[in-house]
Amino acid sequence: MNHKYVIGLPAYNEEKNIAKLLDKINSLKTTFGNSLHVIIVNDGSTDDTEAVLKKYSSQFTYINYINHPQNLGLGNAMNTLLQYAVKNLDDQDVLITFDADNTHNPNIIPNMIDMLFLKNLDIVIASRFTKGGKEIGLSRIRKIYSRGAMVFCRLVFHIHNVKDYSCGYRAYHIGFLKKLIEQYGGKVLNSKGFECMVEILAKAGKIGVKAGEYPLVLEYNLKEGQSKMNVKKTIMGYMRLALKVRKPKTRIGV
Ligand SMILES: Nc1nc2c(ncn2[C@@H]2O[C@H](COP(=O)(O)OP(=O)(O)O)[C@@H](O)[C@H]2O)c(=O)[nH]1
Ligand SMILES: [Mg+2]
Repeated sequence: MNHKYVIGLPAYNEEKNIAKLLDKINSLKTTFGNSLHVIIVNDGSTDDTEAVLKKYSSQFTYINYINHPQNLGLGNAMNTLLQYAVKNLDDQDVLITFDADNTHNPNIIPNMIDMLFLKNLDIVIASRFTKGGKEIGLSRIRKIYSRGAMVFCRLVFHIHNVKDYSCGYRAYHIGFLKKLIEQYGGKVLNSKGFECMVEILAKAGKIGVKAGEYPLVLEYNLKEGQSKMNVKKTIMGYMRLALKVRKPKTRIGV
């Protein structure tokens, strides 16, 4: 069977990072050939991100992008990516999402996809907290924060085999994604901000998910420019999710 592997990247003001990342992704072409596609959601960037995307998409037909006319936040950008994937892909295809800031190395994608299919999983998470994973170049305060988020999410959502709830680097089996979105009434994400990554997993956990983790070496030392994450808003978002995420009301076939 010919699977499609679609890389989906949310991007906001990544002019300094995204070309380097797209060059790395291009080297995956030798492994995946025509099965590989890239879709970027340019979320109202005010820098030259779009100019870079224009250049790459005219040079490589497998690279495409969607523009949000204004900045709608990471949650809405992820929503655009998920909706694109379930509309355009078949059950056996895979969506791989990660940051566009060149800190997530695409070279582990073949191993993540192998793991997804060999272990018959719904989601594979590139994890900083599984054996072999680590964070390079992250400030002490960000390390403390991400560990705090891990402990909180594990306590509240406790999904089997999941330690890294906040990292956006994941491979999703499209069949599962379709089921998840359908069961939540056509839209799985209500978060606008960075807590959207936790929302997807928390809801996946509520309908039953087979998840696995592959070690991620976060290369934060390669990032140019500041993080766009608002720590306070994200923590508040996690609290809201802990209180609000429920099993979907209407189940298919029930
Ligand atoms: N679409 C969209 N993406 C965003 C927004 N803010 C950040 N991002 C993207 O989300 C990803 C995570 O942001 P990043 O600054 O790397 O956060 P950090 O890695 O946690 O420091 C990157 O790919 C950003 O370009 C936003 O408002 N909209
Ligand atoms: Mg990042």
